[in-house]
Parts: sequence; C-alpha cells; structure tokens
Amino acid sequence: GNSNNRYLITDQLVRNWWPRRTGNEHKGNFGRVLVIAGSRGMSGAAVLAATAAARSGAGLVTLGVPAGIHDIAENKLTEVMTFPLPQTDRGTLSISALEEILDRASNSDVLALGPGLGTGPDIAELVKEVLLHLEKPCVLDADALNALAGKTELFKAVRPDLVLTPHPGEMARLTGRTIEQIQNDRLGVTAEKAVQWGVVIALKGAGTVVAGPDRTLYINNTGNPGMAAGGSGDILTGMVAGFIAQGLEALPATAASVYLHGLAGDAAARQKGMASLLAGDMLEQLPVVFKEME
Ligand code: NPW
Ligand code: AMP
Ligand code: MG
Repeated sequence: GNSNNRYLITDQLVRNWWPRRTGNEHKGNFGRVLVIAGSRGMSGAAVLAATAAARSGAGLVTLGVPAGIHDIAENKLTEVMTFPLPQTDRGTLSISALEEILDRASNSDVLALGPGLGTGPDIAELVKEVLLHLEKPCVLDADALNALAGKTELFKAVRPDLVLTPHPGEMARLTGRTIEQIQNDRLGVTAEKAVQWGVVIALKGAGTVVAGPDRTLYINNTGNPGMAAGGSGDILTGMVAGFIAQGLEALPATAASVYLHGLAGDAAARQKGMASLLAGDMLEQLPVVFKEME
C-alpha cells in the first residue's frame, strides 16, 4: 500500500536501539542464540552465521550441524558451542533431527535457521515442522527460505516473530515472481509481503529494504558491491539473531543488523578492496564497527 512509514537507517537510529551495557550484566543478560545450519560442503555458512551472532554481542551461541560436519565446525569454533544432529546420506539434516532442534530452541532466546542447509525432502519437512512448533523468534535465511517456496501461507500459522532475510533470488522463489519483478519493485514487494505474511523481511542487495508487518519500512545505504561474495548473507543472519537475543524487537534488530553489516563491509573494503573482500573480512570488522556504537 502507499501508507507505509519510510525511514533511512541512520547512525542515530541504531544508537537509540543499541543494547546498553551498564556494568552489572552477566552472559545470561545477553541471551542465547541457537543456530541450525550447514551441510556437507557448506560448513562455512554455519560457522560464519554462528560467529557473527557471537560477534554481535549474544551471551551464548550454540550451533547444531549435521553429524558429518560436526568435527569440522567444532574445530573452526572456539567460543561457540556445537552439537551434532542426525543426517541423511547426502550430508544434510535428517527429519529425525526435529525433536532435538525444538528442545534446544526451547532453551534458547532465538533461532537462526537456514544458511548452508542444502535441499531435499528432509530439509523441506524439517523447516516446516520446526516453524509450526517453534515458540521462540526465528531468523530464516537461505535454504530455510527455499524450503518454504510455495508454502508461504504457513507464516500466518507461526506465533513467534519471524525475520526473513532473502536475497532477490530467494525472494523470487518465495513469491513465485521473477528476480526482475522483485528488483523492479523492491520496496513495494517487501512491504506487501511483510504485511501479508505478518513477518519482518530484509530484502538484500544494494539498498537493502527492511519491512515490518506494521507497515514500517527502512531503507539502508551502507554497504558496497564488494559484499557480493559467498558467505556475506550468512553473517547477516547471525547478526540479526544476536540482536534479538539481546532483547531488541525483530524489526529494529533487523534494521540495525543490516546497517552495521554494511558498515563492516565498507570498513573491510577500505582495507582490502572490493574484489578481494571475503566474508570473513567483514566478520573481522564487526568489532571495529560495534566499538563506535558503544
Ligand atoms: P543470478 O545469478 O543473477 O541469475 P542461490 P546462494 C540470485 C550457502 N552458502 N541480485 C541469483 O541470480 C547459502 O547459505 C554457503 C539479483 C541466483 O539466481 C545457501 O544455503 C557458503 N539476483 C546456499 O549456499 C558460502 C541475485 O539468486 C540466485 C542476487 C546457496 O546460496 C556461500 C543465487 O542464489 C553461500 O552463502 C542479487 N543481489 N543475489 C559456505 N562457505 O558454506 C542472488 N541472486 O541459488 O540461493 O545460491 O545464495 O549461493
Ligand atoms: P547473500 O547473497 O545471502 O550472501 O547476501 C549478500 C549480502 O551482501 C547481503 O547482505 C547484500 O545486501 C549484500 N550485498 C550484495 N551485493 C551488494 C551491493 N552491490 N551493495 C551492497 N550490498 C550488497
Ligand atoms: Mg545467502
């Protein structure tokens, strides 16, 4: 509709949302993030998302991955806890992982689901069942979104807050439109679907648009084309979960993450240039960018 409230995401907005630390907090005050991600060949997506959640200030981060990549994830991570989940013979999560995922989610403040999960009937069923039984806010990205293509009526049946972080290709799959149709009306599509599905949506790409179910619309102008590199979006997923764990509402958590993710990309590009920029370089810049906010 045309009655959206539109805002540019500014430094001042993010400062107002910032989770303050006054001195008496302990790690429990900053929340517990559960990340469910990864599959054979895509352990990196899981590690990037979990590390980003930890770098964004979450008190505790736990990563669940298919058993076959568990040792790899554990080896790459130090502060993040990990656990193995049952997998299919393709190295993706098995539907029999459902019970443990829900159990772990009930002991967490927020779930991040999707980066590097891969595809197949088990992933499709698992994502659907997790959403239908989940009682905590959830950030859905990548293959979790792909698993929901053609099933978007399901969003209305989910009680806790949902954040969707599609790139234009994922948004095209979710909506059944073409990438061109999405790109030609980025604000309109994002606002419409956020209201229709009752979720927060960050449509990624140059000028990320963030829309809430209450018709609030944020537009981001941080970031650069150097960020168009593998793993970049996986970091954003972890950041949003990290801010939700610290008590931000889904919409400001998403808008703040998009802004700071872009700033980290800009800082990384200044140091390394756009062509050579790796997602991991953005992770390294998160502390620099966050320090400026404190
Ligand atoms: P094109 O190429 O222009 O036709 P996919 P993915 C489109 C994991 N990763 N503007 C693009 O269009 C992820 O987490 C693991 C316009 C194409 O159609 C996922 O689980 C990594 N179009 C999985 O890999 C590092 C755009 O979308 C399609 C666009 C697959 O994710 C890498 C491509 O998207 C990766 O993060 C834009 N800005 N952006 C790891 N190290 O483990 C995208 N498209 O097919 O969903 O593939 O995004 O690579
Ligand atoms: P993904 O495709 O999931 O890895 O996400 C890519 C990330 O990089 C998203 O946060 C995008 O907004 C960001 N990104 C990609 N291309 C650009 C660009 N040209 N300008 C700014 N940000 C970009
Ligand atoms: Mg992605």
